[in-house]
Amino acid sequence: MSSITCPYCFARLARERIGFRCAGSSGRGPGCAPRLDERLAAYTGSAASASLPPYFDPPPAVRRLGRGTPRRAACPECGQDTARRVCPECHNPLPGAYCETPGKIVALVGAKNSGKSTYIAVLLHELSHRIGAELGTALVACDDRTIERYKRDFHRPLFGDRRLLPATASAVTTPRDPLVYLLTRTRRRRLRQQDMSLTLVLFDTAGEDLRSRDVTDLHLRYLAAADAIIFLVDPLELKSGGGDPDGEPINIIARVTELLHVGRDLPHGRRLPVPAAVALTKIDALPLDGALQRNRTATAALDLNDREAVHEQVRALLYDWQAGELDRYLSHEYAEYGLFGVSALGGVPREGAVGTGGIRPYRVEDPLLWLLHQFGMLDGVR
Ligand SMILES: Nc1nc2c(ncn2[C@@H]2O[C@H](COP(=O)(O)OP(=O)(O)O)[C@@H](O)[C@H]2O)c(=O)[nH]1
Ligand SMILES: [Mg+2]
Ligand SMILES: [Zn+2]
Ligand SMILES: [Zn+2]
Repeated sequence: MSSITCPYCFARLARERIGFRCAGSSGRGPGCAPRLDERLAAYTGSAASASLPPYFDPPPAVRRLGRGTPRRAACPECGQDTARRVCPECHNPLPGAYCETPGKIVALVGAKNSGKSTYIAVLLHELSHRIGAELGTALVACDDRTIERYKRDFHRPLFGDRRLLPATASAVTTPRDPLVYLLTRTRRRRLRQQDMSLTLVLFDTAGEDLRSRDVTDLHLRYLAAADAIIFLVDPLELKSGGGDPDGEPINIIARVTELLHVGRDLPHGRRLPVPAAVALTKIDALPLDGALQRNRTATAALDLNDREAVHEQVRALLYDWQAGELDRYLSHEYAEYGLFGVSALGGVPREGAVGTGGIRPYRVEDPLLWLLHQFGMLDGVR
């Protein structure tokens, strides 16, 4: 592949355009001093984290040859070698692993209060501990802001202080840039090893903010570039219906589905080739039986029997709740969709805190396992 998509600004980049950032100086050695990177500050909406050694374009010889970007280049100002590759459009880092095996971009969307922040916190925690070990995957944050914000806004409050995460405030005060992770799995195919990745791009934006009249350019490009999507739906919201029509799950899914069409130019009547995982959150709050109540068996494969049983069970719930329209809509719009039930907390929280049983995540990984399988990164077994 000769071009990649930046997982921050979603520009399509010919490889020979990928830029560099000076490695800077460590203490008294050579290297450029940090200065304000205005492009990056414009992207993040904050100057605070944009004081860095300078960006520079790839050497002209590289662009002329058009053979793709080298892994290293010498900074034209200080002469030091650097391996820090950077998007020439938004100046966010493009880690080596991403340049070599650009992952399929996975987008996550849900209404306000659907459980997005809690799910993100718990899923990432599980992926870097239990599930990662089980599946043989590695989860790597793509930039330092992702690491810092995950710790400060997700991990520390929930796992450290056992407090529920504060509701996502208005777009004015929250960071507008996503958390970006690479989930990589090495497969042995005959005698060769092959690395394959999913790129998790997580904006903590409520689906209500994706109304066409005020959807931002960045979100539009995000959805246009997504290779797969996870929709989170609060089952209690679905059951009760009513409320704010903008926040109703089916309306959010329909709006996002329209945005997914942008730039894809599908022939009329063709269903979207973007796998959609639709997950009911907070299923600990529902009386459950059947497949949803069983634990997934711990293997590095997708259990296809279990997958079908859960899909059918959630489908039956939708019809029970007079929400069968959602299932019909998905089957009409998406070539592949899967229905899931997850619980990030594993129990009903009390007064702003995690319940007494602690955090006991339940089936949070299921949508990702299915997506890994959809992209040929994980075997299915019966
Ligand atoms: N019972 C239960 N409640 C949850 C779970 N996850 C989130 N919640 C509740 O849903 C509320 C909203 O969750 P949050 O992650 O902030 O939703 P967001 O607005 O989509 O980011 C939380 O305050 C919790 O009360 C879960 O796994 N189980
Ligand atoms: Mg939130
Ligand atoms: Zn970019
Ligand atoms: Zn330099």
